[in-house]
Formats: sequence, C-alpha cells, structure tokens
Amino acid sequence: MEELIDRAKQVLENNFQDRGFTIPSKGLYPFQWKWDSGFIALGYAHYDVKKAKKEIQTLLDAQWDNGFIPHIVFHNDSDTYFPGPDFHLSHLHPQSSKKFRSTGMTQPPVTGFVLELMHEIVGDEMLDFVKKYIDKIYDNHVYFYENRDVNQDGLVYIYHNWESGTDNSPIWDDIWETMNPPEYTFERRDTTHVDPAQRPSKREYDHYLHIIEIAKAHNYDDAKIAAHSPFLVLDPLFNAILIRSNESLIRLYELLGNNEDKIKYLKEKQEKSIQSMNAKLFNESLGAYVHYDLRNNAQIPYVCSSSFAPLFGGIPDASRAEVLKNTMQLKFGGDNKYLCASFDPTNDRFNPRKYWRGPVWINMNWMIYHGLLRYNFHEMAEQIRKDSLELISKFGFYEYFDCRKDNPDTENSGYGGNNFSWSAALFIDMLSSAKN
Ligand code: 9WN
Repeated sequence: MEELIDRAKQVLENNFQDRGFTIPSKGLYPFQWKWDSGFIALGYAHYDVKKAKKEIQTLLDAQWDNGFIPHIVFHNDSDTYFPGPDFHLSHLHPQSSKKFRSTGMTQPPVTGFVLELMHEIVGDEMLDFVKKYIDKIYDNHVYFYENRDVNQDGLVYIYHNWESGTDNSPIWDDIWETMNPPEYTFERRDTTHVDPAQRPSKREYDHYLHIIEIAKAHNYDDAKIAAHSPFLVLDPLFNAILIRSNESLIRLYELLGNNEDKIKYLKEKQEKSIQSMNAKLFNESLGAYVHYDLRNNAQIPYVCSSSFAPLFGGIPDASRAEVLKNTMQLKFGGDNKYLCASFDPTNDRFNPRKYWRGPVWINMNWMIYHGLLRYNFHEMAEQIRKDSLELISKFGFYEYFDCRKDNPDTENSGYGGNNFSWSAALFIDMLSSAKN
C-alpha cells in the first residue's frame, strides 16, 4: 500500500499546475473543476497542507460577485477540451468574475464540508485559513438559497446535467425526449483521449450544448433560466451535498464564534431543506431518494448512486436509512459486483462501461462510505471502502470502473481518464481513515 500511496501522490504531483490548482486528468480535463478541487484538497490535506489550501483558494478566487462558484475555471488556455471559454462566455453575466473566464454553470457545493474536513485532518493550524475563506463559501450557499430555490422549500435546482456532476446518467434520458436541439457542428476532444464507447454520444452533446445556448441567450440570469431552461431538476446528490456543507459551516462558525446571524440563517435553511428532501425526493416504492423534474412536476423514478447521498447529509431518519441500505444491497450489492454502480444494475438503462450510466466512481463511493458510517452500517461501509481500494489497486487510478467482478469485456476494468486526480486523492484519504 505504501507504494500505491506514493503513486497516488505522483498522480497529484503530475496534475498540479504552476498557477496553484490541480487538473482532473491530463489531456481530457485540462482546467480546474469545482467539485474535483474539493476532493483533491482532501487528499493533499494528508501530506501537503500548502497545496490543499492553494487548491481551494484558486477556486474561490474565481467566485462571482453574487456568490456563484463556477463549475470550470479557465485559468489557462488549452485546445484539448471542448467546450472551452469561447463557447461558455461567462462575461455575459454582469456579476461574473472580472479576473477569470469560467463556465456559467456550477457543480455540487462540496467546499463547505471540505473546509471542515481539512480542519479535522490538519488541526488548528487550519483555523486562519478557515476564518479567511468561510464567508466566501457561506456567500455561495446564500446564492443558492436566494436564486435557485424556486419553490422556497429549501431545495435548489440545477439547470444542466453538467451541474449534477453525473453527466450522462440515464436519469436525464426522459428530459432529452422533451427536447429537440439542432445538430450542432463541433469538434469533440474527449473522444480523442478516451474510447467513445465510454463517453456520451454526439446527440447527448447536442442536448448539453443547447441548454447552454438557452442560458447564454438569457445572460446566465438565474430567474430567466428557471423560467426557460428545458432542464430544471432537483437533484438528491446536489441537495444532500449542500445540506452536508451547511452542517459543516454551522459547526465551523460555532467554533469561530461571533457569527450568530449566519448560523441562524443556515439553521433555518437546513431544517427546511431536510424536511423537503424527505417529503419530495423520497420514493417509497423504490425505497430510495430520486430526482425531481421541475418542468414536469414529477419525480424521475430511477435509483442511482446519487439516491444514497442523503445518508452523507444525515437526511433520512434511522428507519428510512435502513430502507436505503437494503435497496443498495438488493440492487447494487452481491458477490459478483463492486459497490457502488452509478446506476441501478437491474434496470434496462444500465450500461457497465459508459461514464455515468453504470460504472463505479470513487468520489460517490467516498460519500456513500461516510454516509453508511454515519448511520453505523459498519459492515457495508467497510465493503464499499474495500471495493474502492481494490478497484484502484487492481486496475489503476482511473476515472471510473466496471462494477462487474467477472467483467467479460476486458481484463482492465478501469475506464475514462487514467491518472485521475480525485481517485488518487480519495484513495489517500480512504486509506488513512482505515488507520483511524
Ligand atoms: C464536464 C472533471 C469532470 C467531473 C464530472 C465528470 C466529467 C466533464 C466532461 O469530468 O465532466 O463537467 O467533460 O465530461 O462527469 O463529474 O467533475 O473531472
């Protein structure tokens, strides 16, 4: 394992950029991504505090005046990725960063819980950093609640599948059916780095680009997006992460003292968010949390790895948590599968090789692991941690992995980008949590 830890550090080292941030994977993802940076900082926190801080700082440097933190920050130019800054045109929004070009969409708000865990890993040496940056993260949460909580029920919307982080999940298939975007002409770059069988299709990209064109036509205005975007979803993963990060901000503000107003605001939102999550996003017959389509005013009735993220946010009560664990065991578990597939392996839409349509992702496993621990499901937590470490040890620091233990297609079940930063960073974190 020591040798693998060194290799994990090497992956991060090689992906680290002079400007102080870490790319997810060479060639395939040449910029800074929001939720990647959070997971990457957790890895660094175990052995290079300076880099851990820098990772978060470079991300927050690109925050907009309205508190928004973009999903990609284009610190540098690169022609290995599409769509880049010239497509996204973040300057269309009047409050966008004047210093950095970025996308006009966001990603799951991990920075709150990351800040708390960095403090936990490093100790009080982190307090000055926490003090300096916590308000920026708080502003990001206020941004969500004031601009994206359309029903005022504590649940915030995403307007693009790239905001979910689970980009081509079968969850979105029914939404694509409601749209008929033009056939755009563009040059894909991802499929020059990765086998196209493991990536989204051209037609899926047409949908992705079309939603951005609509948002751009409204200068990325949140209210107009809420009114006009064909994609408007309440995502259990995104909201569970917001809730988990609220909790961290509350605890950190309590530790710092003198922040009563902010604590009060967060606690009020927290209570409402948890209530609504349980009332609106739980599907009794599936025994899992599901997505909710705001355009259609209906749940999207499929189980995927995001369905278990509420455990990480402490959202279900004990008996509902038990139901969730059993659903995971029944549909995603068993002797011939690694936990946890990104989409229900018993469903027709499951594809074990394609991006978010089935493969195992290490960041999801890391959140589910902590969620299971939170509810004292020690055996299953240990299973998911072991599976994650085994997948990496056997196949390498890949972006995603086949969940089939007896994969007939290939000897290497590692897919997507290799030397992928969050797989390396969370490998380091999961190994160290075993020692604790
Ligand atoms: C679009 C960087 C990102 C991750 C996402 C993952 C993938 C991008 C892409 O890579 O998405 O954001 O081009 O496919 O799905 O979760 O943050 O690693």
